[in-house]
Amino acid sequence: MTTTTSTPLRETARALVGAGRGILAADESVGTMSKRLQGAGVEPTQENRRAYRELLVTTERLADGVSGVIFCDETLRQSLADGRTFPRGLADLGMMAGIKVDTGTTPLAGADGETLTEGLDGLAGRVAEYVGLGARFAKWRAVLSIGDGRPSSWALLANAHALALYARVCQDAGLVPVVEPEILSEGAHTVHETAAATGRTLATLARTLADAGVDPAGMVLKPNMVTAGASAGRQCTPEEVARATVDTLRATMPTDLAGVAFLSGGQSSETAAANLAAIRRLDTPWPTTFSFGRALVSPALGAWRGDTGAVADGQAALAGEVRRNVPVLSG
Ligand code: 5MM
Repeated sequence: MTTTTSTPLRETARALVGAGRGILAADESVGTMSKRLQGAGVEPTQENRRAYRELLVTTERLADGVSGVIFCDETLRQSLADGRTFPRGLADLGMMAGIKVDTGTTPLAGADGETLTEGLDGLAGRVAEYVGLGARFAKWRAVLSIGDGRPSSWALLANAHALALYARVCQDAGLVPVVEPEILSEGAHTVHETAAATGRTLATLARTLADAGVDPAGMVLKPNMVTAGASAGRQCTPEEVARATVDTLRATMPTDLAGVAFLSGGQSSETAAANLAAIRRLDTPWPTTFSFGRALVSPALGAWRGDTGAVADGQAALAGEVRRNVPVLSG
């Protein structure tokens, strides 16, 4: 399999993870975003989903800590109040627009209770359109879990195949793939079990990406941190999480990967930031940063609650969470 290496692609990938900046995951699908708005007492209309994303991206000096923002299809096609499309507005503000290109999960035949992430049909055509709309990178999330024999080898293989094919299609079109093999934290498993499952997942993924000729220097990996299960009796210290996470990544991923941007996976904002800070204190061959969704935006949504008079409060909450995760801004 031939590898396509392009300097602009690698530069974009480096810019996404460089200088301590990270990625804001604001790509909740219409269904998920609507539920989150309802949870905050906001009517889940198309306009409110737009207004909420505008609040996020127009936060003053967001670009000091955020290199790129991931959107779903709906937001990528929407505009800011001043008429600029989200990708145009983001570029003017010094950030890159990303697009979630998977279409969600479906039960995986032959793997009881496990899922396959879909979205490969027509992907090349959609990606070409997204490039035209101003996207610079693209995300695909595989969802795996631990317990009762999961993740099965079959689920790992099927999802790695989809991730590798998506990543290759994106690189061929000039979009940086942000490759997300998420192992959910739900369960009472130990950190050692998470390390083993994450190691198997990443080893399968790395082999499949190489088979597909995906250029590691032109992609970003978006993994879970290696933690104990959310309902485990004993939770790890940030130092334990950092050691387990970095050891697992070092054992499986190529050293020329552009960077690693972690998901927050339902951790509190404080825990996710403390774990990321500990990871960053360890020596790694690639830059490490965040691609958090909930850990960055939950306080902002709670502060805004759909009130036009509270936009500044929502933005202040987001700015605070970004500062917590960007070493050069904190303090
Ligand atoms: C923001 O949520 C993303 C998409 O969710 P759905 O498609 O399920 O609505 C999600 O992929 C997100 O980018 C990652 O899971 C990371 O988010 P967290 O909140 O775990 O950091």
